[in-house]
Amino acid sequence: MREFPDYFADAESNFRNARYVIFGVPFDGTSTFRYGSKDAPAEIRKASWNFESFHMETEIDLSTIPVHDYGDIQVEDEPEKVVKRVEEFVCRLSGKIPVAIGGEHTISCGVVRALKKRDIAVILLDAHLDFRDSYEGIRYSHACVARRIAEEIGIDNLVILGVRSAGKEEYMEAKEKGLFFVDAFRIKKEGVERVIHQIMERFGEKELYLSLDMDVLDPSFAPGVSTPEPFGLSSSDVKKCIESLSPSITGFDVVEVCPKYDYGITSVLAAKFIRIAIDRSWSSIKP
Ligand SMILES: [Mn+2]
Repeated sequence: MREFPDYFADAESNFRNARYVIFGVPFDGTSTFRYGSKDAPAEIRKASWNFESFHMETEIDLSTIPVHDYGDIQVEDEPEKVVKRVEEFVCRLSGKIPVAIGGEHTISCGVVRALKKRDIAVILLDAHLDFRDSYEGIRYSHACVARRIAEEIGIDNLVILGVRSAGKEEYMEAKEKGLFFVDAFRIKKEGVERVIHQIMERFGEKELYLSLDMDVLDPSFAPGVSTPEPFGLSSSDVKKCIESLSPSITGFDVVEVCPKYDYGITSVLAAKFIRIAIDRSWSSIKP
């Protein structure tokens, strides 16, 4: 492959003028199946150079949007310290929109913590319920992300889309506590538009934090993830979610890409989703 700069394509604004700040969090310390998502920020940046800066669909040129790529933040091995580090970083962005590239899903907890002072709802796109209180003795495991986020913002401000895997106990507990989730089977049956409509009815007034675990996609669309789960959403389903929700986003992340098990396709898709989210968010706020 040709050599490209080590920043996300078209993210050429300086920090001060940026409206969006991309940053990588190369952490995969609690992964339970495949390790390697710590390599995803670099791979997704590489993949981003594949695209034209002009988006045909919206007629927006990404190079005209003030996006800064900060690079990766330095993280340690302890998941709680990583979460803290991410939180501190996002707090320093003072209102700029964070676009985090994982790393494993744990990193999302840090972004949400930093943003929760505002009235936000969190939309998780994930094959997994991730509602265990701890996993293998770790509370900040990637298998507990939904639980931790629910504690941060209140369970009523959280929804998970595309779920199709859970332990019996966590599943029963999630139902008992009234967690709002829409499984992948229902999305397939009813269509993603209908589900998006429900979310907008419920959270339409709030700012949204959108967290995209790439394993929400069917492995045929995104094979290079840490914990693949068959019968997932299509890339067009996820595109529709991002397009519809991005006008209200206050932050966005893409996590769980595992380049070692990829042949480029998952990183390319992740890079494209980041570009679509920024494009659609900017379209809604630009003068
Ligand atoms: Mn997952």
